[in-house]
Amino acid sequence: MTNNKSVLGWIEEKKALVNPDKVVWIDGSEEQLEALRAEACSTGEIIKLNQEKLPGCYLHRTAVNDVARVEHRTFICSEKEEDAGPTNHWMAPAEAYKLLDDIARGSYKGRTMYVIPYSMGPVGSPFAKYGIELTDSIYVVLNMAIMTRVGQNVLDALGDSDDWVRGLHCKCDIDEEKRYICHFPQDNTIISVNSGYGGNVLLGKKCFALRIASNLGRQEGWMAEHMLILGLENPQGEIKYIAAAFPSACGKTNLAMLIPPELYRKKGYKVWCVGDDIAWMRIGEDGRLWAVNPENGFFGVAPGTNMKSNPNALISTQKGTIFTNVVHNLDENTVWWEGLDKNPPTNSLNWKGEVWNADPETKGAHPNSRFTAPAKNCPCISSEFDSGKGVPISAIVFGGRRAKTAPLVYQSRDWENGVFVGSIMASETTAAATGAVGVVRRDPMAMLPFCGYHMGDYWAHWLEMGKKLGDKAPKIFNVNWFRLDDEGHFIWPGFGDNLRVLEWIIARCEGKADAVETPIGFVPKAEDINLEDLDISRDTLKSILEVDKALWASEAEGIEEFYQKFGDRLPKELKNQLESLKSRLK
Ligand code: GTP
Ligand code: SPV
Ligand code: MN
Repeated sequence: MTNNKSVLGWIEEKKALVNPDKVVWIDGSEEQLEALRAEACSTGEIIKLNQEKLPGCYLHRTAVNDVARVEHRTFICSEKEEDAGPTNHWMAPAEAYKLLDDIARGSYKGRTMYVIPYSMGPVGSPFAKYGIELTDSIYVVLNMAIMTRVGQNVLDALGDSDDWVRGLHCKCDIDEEKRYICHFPQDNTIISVNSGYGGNVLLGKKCFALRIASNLGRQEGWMAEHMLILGLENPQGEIKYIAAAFPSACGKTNLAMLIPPELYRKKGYKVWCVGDDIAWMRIGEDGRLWAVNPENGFFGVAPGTNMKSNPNALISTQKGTIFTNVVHNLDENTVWWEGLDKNPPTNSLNWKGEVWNADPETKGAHPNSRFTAPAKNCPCISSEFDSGKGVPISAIVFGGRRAKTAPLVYQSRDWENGVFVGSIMASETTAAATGAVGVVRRDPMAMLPFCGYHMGDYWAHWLEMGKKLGDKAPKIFNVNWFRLDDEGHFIWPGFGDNLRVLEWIIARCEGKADAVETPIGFVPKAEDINLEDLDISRDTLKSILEVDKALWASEAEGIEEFYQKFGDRLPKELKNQLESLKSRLK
């Protein structure tokens, strides 16, 4: 399929290491994918679902010990330890290669090596970057064929270049003690062993499009971010684009494809989804910041997705989708998860494949169960989705899950203050990664698990981008949909109603809305958020717009402690920002 020497040489080298029975190149054709689906069905790797109700859909179950990203086993193997920084695990490259080679050696024996040429970004776009993933998992091939652009045209676009990302995935025995997800930024290489779960093995996604790409972006002057991209169309037909960074399982997919509340729909507001997880952003010829979604599908959280919370996501999963770790409804041969509807199937298997039968004592789907759905299925996919030129970003929004402290929305004073706001993000942990759930941790720009180099240098890169953008820089905001009342209920209705907040954000970008200055930034006047048709009082809204100085004073202490980790790589601008915040809080 190619004469590219760097590609062929690398594959030969890895083939000698892992020793497959045969090698199959993925050409991207439907015939080949269909044959692979049939093969995976015959071994039980995937289950063909009811083709009348869910055409082209399949169910997969991972190993019980392999259901989420493993941050403690994810390494940045830069030459120098200090370049990985205090927020990443580091291993010396030589040591890591030796360890991984020993694990991978001979591990494809009796198996097939699939060679997946893929593109992150529309093939041929100035944003696009190419990769090759070697894997012994058909599940990975089928997922990559949804999540990325795969096949011959990628090799054609790559030509003789050796500018491509190497990825080796070996299932091995799914042994968690020997599970490693390692990144070698100096070699543009990723090696993942002993896992078969999403973010650990779909190497185009977090491994390439964030950890490796963040390094490339820093070198080449662009940004790789854990952000959704949406277009908000007003009744005059003008579309403004927003990029938003929330940590894993904190609402990106939901916001990216939200359906406006009825009163907005009637007026003619629409939301267009460009991407739900990753944004690559460059400064365009016009000096503005332009973004593309490098992915081609959605790897979305299933639980909680329903016709009310996110109809566009649910509709996206009704054909050509792979479901992972959800409930199998045996009567209908369909799928179910908590929060889909109120009718858990009574003749069913849980995510582990055990008889479940709607047992009220246990969860049927894993909390991090997912769907892999083609982006083109989404009813509100943006007409710019496939355009290689990207979309111009008006606003950047940060956000997390905070029961208290962070108000519903606030605007930073300027880009530099906005970088500070991103750097101090904190959020309660979720099931998207292994480990405790619900613990507040700092997650700067939602990139804590995904920044492929020293976080201090990453902030410096953000500041640098702001200088280049000057007065064309997007405005920066922070949101929190997750404030809780004393009974532990969410105060803000969220989901589609988040549009009411986006409306204020866009109005601020256009200089059309007022704001109140607080020590942390500008919050809306309570009367400037539209509450029509909502069951929430102006006073309640006020309570979630409030900036509690005492809480923020202790927040500032937490930030100070967090910042200390970064030593002299903490940009002085951010240190100054913290000092200014502290003095405003006095
Ligand atoms: P990753 O794919 O892991 O990066 O997650 P994500 O950021 O795309 O999160 P997603 O949109 O899948 O939402 C995760 C969870 O948050 C789901 O259980 C949603 O129901 C819930 N959620 C999303 N938006 C809101 C909201 O506005 N309010 C509330 N209360 N919950 C929300
Ligand atoms: C996330 O955890 O942020 C995801 C899912 O989007 S994964 O691909 O597993 O990283
Ligand atoms: Mn994500």
